Amino acid sequence: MKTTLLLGVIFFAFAQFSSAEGDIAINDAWVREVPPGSSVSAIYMTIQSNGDEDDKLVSMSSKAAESAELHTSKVDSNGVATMEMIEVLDIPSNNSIDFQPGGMHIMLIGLKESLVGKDSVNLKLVFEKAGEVMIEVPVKKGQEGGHKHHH
Ligand SMILES: [Cu+2]
Repeated sequence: MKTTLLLGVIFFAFAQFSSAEGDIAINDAWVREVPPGSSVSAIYMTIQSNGDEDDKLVSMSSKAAESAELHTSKVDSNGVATMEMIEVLDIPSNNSIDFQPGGMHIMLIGLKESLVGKDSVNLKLVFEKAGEVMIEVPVKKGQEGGHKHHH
């Protein structure tokens, strides 16, 4: 009995970067390390829905920043990259949605302290059905989280 409890605690400690609550799982989350003085950064991740019901991501916040917004990036016909805010993101059942550099991301606006030297930042995601999901998002330099292409 005592052993089981201890193993549970250890498992919880190792599971902190991959949160599964109800039908929603957040995988491979990372936040881009930005130089000191930068007031914004971006979080990338995969949101996986294992449920049979559609859900919606309705809001988000982080203790590390004044505000957090869901953005999508796109490049217009002049080659200029712009970002658009998404108010509510549909999460279809039994599906996964990738947030990646150049695409969807969670923008941290008004960073309260430098991310350099920090291990992780807190992030709270609020889903319409799954409710609140709290995760710790590891801080990484950009190239670590991107897809590497070898030629
Ligand atoms: Cu953005």
